[in-house]
Amino acid sequence: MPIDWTPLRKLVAECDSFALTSHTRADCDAVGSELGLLYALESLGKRVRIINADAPPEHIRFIDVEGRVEVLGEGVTVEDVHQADAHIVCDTSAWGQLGAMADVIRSSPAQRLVIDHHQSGDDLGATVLKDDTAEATGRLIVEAMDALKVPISPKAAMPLFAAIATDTGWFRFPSVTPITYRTIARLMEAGANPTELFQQLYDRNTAARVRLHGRIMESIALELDGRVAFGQATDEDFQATGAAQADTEDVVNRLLSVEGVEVAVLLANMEPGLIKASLRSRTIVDVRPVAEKFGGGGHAKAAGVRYRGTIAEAKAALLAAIVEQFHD
Ligand SMILES: [Mn+2]
Repeated sequence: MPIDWTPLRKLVAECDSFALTSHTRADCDAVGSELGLLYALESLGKRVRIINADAPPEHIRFIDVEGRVEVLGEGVTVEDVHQADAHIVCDTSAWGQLGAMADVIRSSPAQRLVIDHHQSGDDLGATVLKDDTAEATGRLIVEAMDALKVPISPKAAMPLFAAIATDTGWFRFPSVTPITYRTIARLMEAGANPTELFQQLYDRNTAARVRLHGRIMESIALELDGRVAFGQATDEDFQATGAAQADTEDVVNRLLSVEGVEVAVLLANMEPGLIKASLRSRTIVDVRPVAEKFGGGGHAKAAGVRYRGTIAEAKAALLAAIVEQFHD
């Protein structure tokens, strides 16, 4: 369903200052959407700050050229957030994903708006502008800019390109449509450089990261006649390689590359007793209910959950839930 942007136009007409936020452990779609929206609103003369609960992971910080992403508690107070006339939450609609910003927004008298493309979410007490068929929130921000009649500035073009490119696995996920490519063409015309961006994103691996990937690949286990693949990153794997938890990003898609595999799951030991499970599907098998069963969420083809227990327990529980989806 295309979004009717009237509520955004109304909010922008009514408000002078905005605090933008997104989910913790931000990805390029989160930060890129925030930056695109910040530059769009600033070009309309608004006072805008991006305030997140935590800093973006190191490897994506380059998309924030001017260092506009601020972190709650690091020179930014609750009062600073509450001073804004309006809060806009990008790329999530779940309280649980907002970290410490959840309570700050909950207790704020300001108007609230959500711009998102995730199916799951909570009632944030906000006006919700959502298109769960959209490939990236970044593309929705470009739509919002069109609705606000704001041209795409060179400063906004690169982070928005990064948002769409990364959320589509560099334009190859089924969520990609001709609109994706038209939007991307406009972002390139506005100054985004795909070659540079790709190199910055993917050709800056550390040896530790590549070693961790090696261990995860080594761990691959096939279940259900080869239709489900599990990979794991144990505490020992992190310690032996010196890699960080963020270094597991995207590895689950490699597990999905095995012929015949329909669902892939990467289990990463975040801390003792806490397993982060990333689920991917490349068929009609829906992994969102699997994640939701254990308190997580996401999309039909990409979902995630934090599971309390051991890797073995997480694997057994998730496999049982995945099998149910194969039968539905
Ligand atoms: Mn997204």
